[in-house]
Parts: sequence; structure tokens; C-alpha cells
Amino acid sequence: MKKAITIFAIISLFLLIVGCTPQVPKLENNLQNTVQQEEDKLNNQKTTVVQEPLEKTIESSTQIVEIKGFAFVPQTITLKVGDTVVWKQKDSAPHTVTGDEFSSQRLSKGEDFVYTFTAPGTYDYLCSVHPSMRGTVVVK
Ligand SMILES: [Cu+2]
Repeated sequence: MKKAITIFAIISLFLLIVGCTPQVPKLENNLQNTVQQEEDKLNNQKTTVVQEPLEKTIESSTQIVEIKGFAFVPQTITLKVGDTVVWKQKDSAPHTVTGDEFSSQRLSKGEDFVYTFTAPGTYDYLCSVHPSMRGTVVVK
């Protein structure tokens, strides 16, 4: 009787192993495929995210004009549409950046004025405190 139970147990164990073994690699393959698909999705998303800031960097840029020695330096700058100018006030005396399309407040030493040019044209400006201080922005 014990022999019969032992043989039955061995056969059951054998059938259990044979029954399960072929399914394990299938499951692993499915899991690997799913993981691979998720990685592909992530890689595609990463590529998209990386491209956007690069395009923006190429499309527009920022240029700096220093206000120093009672002058705008450089006096004339040339930009593309969409470019931004940062005027950096480095004089002890107060100055403004005043044009027809844009105007800063009185800027103290260390203050900036930022303006983005969205249309082509020639923009003359001056300092309203010292009107002999003049500059030009050319937007192409
Ligand atoms: Cu001034």
C-alpha cells in the first residue's frame, strides 16, 4: 500500500512538473516582451522631450547690451524675430531703455531690463534721463 502511494506521488509530481514546465518560458517571454515594449515607449518619450528644448535653443537666443559709461554697448545689435535682449545697467547713474515699443523704468546699477522682439524692424531707443545716450536694435 505504501508503495502504491509513493508511486502515485511520484507520478503526480512528474505530471505536475511536465504540465508546468512549458508554461514558464512562455510567461517569461511575455514578460520580456512587455518590458521591451515599455522600454521602447519610454525611449520614444525621452527622444521627444530632448528634441523640444534643442529646437527652442536654435530658434531664439538672448543677447546682452551693457549700459556703462553713459552708453549702450554695443550701440547697435542685430537679432532674429523672437530673440530677447537683456540690458544690464552697470553705471552708478540711473538710466532707462526707452523706445516707441518698449520702455524700462529707471534702472539702478545691477538692474536688468528684458524685452523680446516679435516683429522685424529697426528699433531706435534712448535713455530718457540722458537723451544723448542712444541705441538701435535691428530685428530681421
Ligand atoms: Cu541715462
